[in-house]
Amino acid sequence: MKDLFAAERPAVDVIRDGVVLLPAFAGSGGLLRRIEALLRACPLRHMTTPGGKRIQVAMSNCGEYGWISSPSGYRYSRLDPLTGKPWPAMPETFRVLARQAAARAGFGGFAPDACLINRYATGTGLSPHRDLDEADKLWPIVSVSLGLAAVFMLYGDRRGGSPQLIELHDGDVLVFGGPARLAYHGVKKLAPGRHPLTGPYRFNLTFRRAR
Ligand code: MD6
Ligand code: FE
Repeated sequence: MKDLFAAERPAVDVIRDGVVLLPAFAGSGGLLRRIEALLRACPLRHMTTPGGKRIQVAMSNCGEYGWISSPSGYRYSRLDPLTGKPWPAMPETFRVLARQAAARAGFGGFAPDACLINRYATGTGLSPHRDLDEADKLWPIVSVSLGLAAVFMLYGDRRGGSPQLIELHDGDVLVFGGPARLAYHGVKKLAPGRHPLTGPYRFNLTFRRAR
């Protein structure tokens, strides 16, 4: 029998084997205040691709390792090339959130050592790619969406064809692992809009086990 008091959106939505959406799993207010403090210590910047293009999404990191892109390639680094210092520590609340989300999706024991902080302005997106720089692809990636909504494009093991489209709203957590861990994916250009907490921006945290 259907639960009379079921929430409007389900607590767990299996998108495909290995990809699990946890709608409104994260409380965004506290996370955004933490992000603000992290970005004061370690500012957002537009990195350059190995092909020499400027990445539209502004990025920073926290945790033991940070993901960086430069003309010499993509990699994880213990030091921020901008400051020469280690990245800010990953807040305990972030670790716990990532661990709990992964567990909820069936990946127990996830202990992220890297958190990439992405900021999208309206009109910007992320072109299809695969996340290949982590040592052990058996761990999932836990992705937290904050602020303005976006449309996530999920392909298969090739970037062609029409992607599965997943709307990601403020507080939604997407766990990305298992047989889908190496799938191509991207983010559509953000539609114009304003969010009460982030104005014209979407933030995204991706928690990874880099090493
Ligand atoms: C984003 N996310 O949602 C970009 N990658 O803004 C990603 O590129 C991503 O969400 C790997 C796993 C989950 C993700
Ligand atoms: Fe990705």
